[in-house]
Amino acid sequence: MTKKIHILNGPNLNLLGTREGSIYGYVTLADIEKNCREECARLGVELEFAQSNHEGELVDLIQRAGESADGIIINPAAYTHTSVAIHDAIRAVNLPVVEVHLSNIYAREDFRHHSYVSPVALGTICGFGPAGYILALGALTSHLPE
Ligand code: DHK
Repeated sequence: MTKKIHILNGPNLNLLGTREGSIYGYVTLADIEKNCREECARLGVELEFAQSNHEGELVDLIQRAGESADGIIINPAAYTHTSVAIHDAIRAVNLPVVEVHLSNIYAREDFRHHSYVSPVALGTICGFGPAGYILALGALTSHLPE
């Protein structure tokens, strides 16, 4: 059966392209989605792509992925550093999760150095900009059983 991956994006990532370009670059979330769709077609996997500014909605999206997806790629954005609810939701669904950050969170302010998601993720990719999503798709699909 065709594998299905959900890519979830947290708060303010809808503003990519205009938001703090020196940190996040000038590529929009729509561009990232398009690149991910092309890569998924190449890899032969199905993709759902979503963004929310709301913590509870991200929890709902993780739970929904738990019902039908084979794996999750998530950029939890600011909730990375605050959200026990997202940590718990990831634990609850028991799917492989790759955490992505556009920027290198360890080279930024101290409050970005801690992630509630990393301990429940298969792995983390950060600092490579939009390419991180493509790297995550490769990492996650190579981890999924045949
Ligand atoms: C995006 C954000 O919005 C920040 O709150 C995180 C992350 C970093 C990113 O680099 O993609 O700290």
